[in-house]
Amino acid sequence: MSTGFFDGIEKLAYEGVDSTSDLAFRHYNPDEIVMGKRMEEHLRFAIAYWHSFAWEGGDPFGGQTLVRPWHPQDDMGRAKMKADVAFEMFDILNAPYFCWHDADIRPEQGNFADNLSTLNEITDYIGEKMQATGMKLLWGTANMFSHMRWMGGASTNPDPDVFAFAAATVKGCMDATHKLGGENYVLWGGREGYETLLNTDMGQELDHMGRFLSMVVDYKHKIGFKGQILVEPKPQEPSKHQYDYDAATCIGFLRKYGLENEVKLNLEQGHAILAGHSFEHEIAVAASEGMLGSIDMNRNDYQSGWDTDQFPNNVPEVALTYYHIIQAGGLGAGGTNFDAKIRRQSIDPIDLIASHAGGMDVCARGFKAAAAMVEDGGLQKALDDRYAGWKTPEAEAMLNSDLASISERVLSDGINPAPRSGRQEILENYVNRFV
Ligand code: XUL
Ligand code: CO
Repeated sequence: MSTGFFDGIEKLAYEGVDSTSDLAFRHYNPDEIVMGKRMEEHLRFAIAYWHSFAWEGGDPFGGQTLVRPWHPQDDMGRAKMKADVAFEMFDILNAPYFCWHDADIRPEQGNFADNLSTLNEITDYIGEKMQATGMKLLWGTANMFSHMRWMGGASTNPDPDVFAFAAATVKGCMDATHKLGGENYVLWGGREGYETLLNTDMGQELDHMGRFLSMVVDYKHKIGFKGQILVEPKPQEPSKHQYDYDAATCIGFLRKYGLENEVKLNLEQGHAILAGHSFEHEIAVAASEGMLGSIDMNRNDYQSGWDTDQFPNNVPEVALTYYHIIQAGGLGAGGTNFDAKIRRQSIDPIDLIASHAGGMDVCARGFKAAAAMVEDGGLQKALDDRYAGWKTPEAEAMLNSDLASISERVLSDGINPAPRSGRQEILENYVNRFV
């Protein structure tokens, strides 16, 4: 039986580029074959439970603006109503996946035993809905940053009891993710970092975080969870400095603790911007190490300097993102999770639908442009030409040589490199032909 929350809103259809409807797909056609595969299977869209159903619209200057029938979120009956509405939205949008934190789906009880039993109860309920609808879980995760117990960090907290609470919480969330057939488990270290070095032993905290993640990996193997374990980089906010600063920092961390073959990265557009990178930079860093796991798709405002988590709407940016994803072999077991929220004035149910539909369309359009660039091969050809010199026997031999021998060759052959154009504008013009 319908909750009535989305009354008057029909299941969205693909209507093509000429559609003028606010509630239709113009570019996302799940069945369209691109590069030999259905678009739905390439993009693997997921809806984030937290922004759409748990967030109440507050900001640092004002409280709730999104008044929903499942608020306040402190009771199991309302948690079930929230799940009913969520599944109605998944159906309207025809999205194949969703993602959650424990705190999004169950009421907060303030103690571990009750948090665990309500998590188990609500994930049984959600599991039945997944069975009935074919909806799939892209990933589960633990919210270890909202409740005040986490204010000094979770696995990096100076208090060993908080470390213990975190370990028990992650175990419960991994069990629930496994039960629901989740394809990944994510750890974003919201408060795994510091506010001031005056009270922080960074080396000890990093060792604890490394040990914690090793326990997560051990537990994954113990329960036979086949999904990927992913860490999600972000440089700051809420912490002043977060240890998982960006992709490169995470990769160094994973190597230090011997986890480079066990853990991959969940990369988010807005977090890349906060770290002073483009999203494609983060994708390329992860891909170069074979560690691209999944993406959180959103957009940060370029003027405001914090994590605005807006829906993506910049096709050229998204096209370059997917270009690097396709070059890396695609999203694999990962997906495109909309870690994005409506603005706090967007208070109507239709805003929830239109925002996701628009985001899916922008991704589809960017993805198709990326696929066209890959198929055309122009960027790859330019890259091959630029590095062609390294295909000569002398150049290849040089990498196994030494400074003195190279110096002799430079003197004897009179090597004097001729500058060559980087052709940046020509390549930018090339990309503009596709987007
Ligand atoms: C916060 C953020 C999180 C993670 C999951 O910026 O991105 O929602 O994706 O904890
Ligand atoms: Co995220």
